[in-house]
Amino acid sequence: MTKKITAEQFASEIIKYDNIMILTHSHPDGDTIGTGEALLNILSMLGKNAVLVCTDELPEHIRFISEYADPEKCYFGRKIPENLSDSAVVSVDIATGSLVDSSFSQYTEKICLALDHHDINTLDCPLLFIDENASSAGEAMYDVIKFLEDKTGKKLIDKNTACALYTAISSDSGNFKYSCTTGKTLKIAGELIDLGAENAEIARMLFDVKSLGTFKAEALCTENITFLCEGKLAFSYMTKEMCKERGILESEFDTCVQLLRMIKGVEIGVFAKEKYDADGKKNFRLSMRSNTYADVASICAHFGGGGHKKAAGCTVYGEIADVIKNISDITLTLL
Ligand SMILES: [Mn+2]
Repeated sequence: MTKKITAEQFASEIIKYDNIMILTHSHPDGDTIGTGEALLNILSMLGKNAVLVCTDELPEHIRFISEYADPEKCYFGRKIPENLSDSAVVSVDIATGSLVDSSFSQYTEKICLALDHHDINTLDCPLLFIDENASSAGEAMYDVIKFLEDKTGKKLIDKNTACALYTAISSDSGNFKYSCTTGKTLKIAGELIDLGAENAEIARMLFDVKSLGTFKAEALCTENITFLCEGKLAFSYMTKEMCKERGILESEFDTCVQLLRMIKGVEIGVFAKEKYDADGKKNFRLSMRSNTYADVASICAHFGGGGHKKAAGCTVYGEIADVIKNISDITLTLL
């Protein structure tokens, strides 16, 4: 049974522990890592033994975030020492256990405290603080930190923590462009800038800087577009073969889904990445984004996936033609 708790209760709970492992989701983004780093810095400042872990290395476009925390306390895609396995596991930005690769199941199963902002959270853990109105886990964490400051009488947000939290919030709000951005989001961002967050540089690193491979990926995405549902849905995809031929990394396709929904007249962008499961069966991992009215979480739910109304994902088995037909059929019934 999962009990929902407030930010204040989360703050009271976390300081009960001395050894803490902060768990982030796999395929990390700026929110999970930035939020995790902020918590790591603060717990360290409070004299706790804390580490931050992720199954994966940081992808290129968010690697700059590693500067905001002690690298010796961060285990990103590297072996976690045995002696840490007794730590209390606290998750950040993890909406469901399957967002963490099964190689970490011994930690995921032990989550005792969780912080999140996804209204679809189905995580199985004893205590969960979830702020569905927060733009990001970073924004929810900011509230927790304010309670920790009250409890300890210390100022806890230094420059690195301000940068980490700002990165988390900027990352999930599209640099304050998405509808999840509220007045509160902007107020917090303002305070973080006053505390030293390098807003212009963080925005440039998150949203402007792209590898040459990303430009190639976006060109390939444009070549492969199919319009469905009377032009309201723009679908594109990549295969492993295409990546190899053109020397593009899989992660370099991550911006493609955003490009698709920018096309005039398009409501939903869908980008599919070819994958193979543990049994060698081919499937496509789909990312979906909508602009105004379409609920992509409900489309993804038809395929066992989930997410938010405007950003969701799922896995569909079969050849690309089957995937296109399935998505088109389901979306037509929902649009
Ligand atoms: Mn998030």
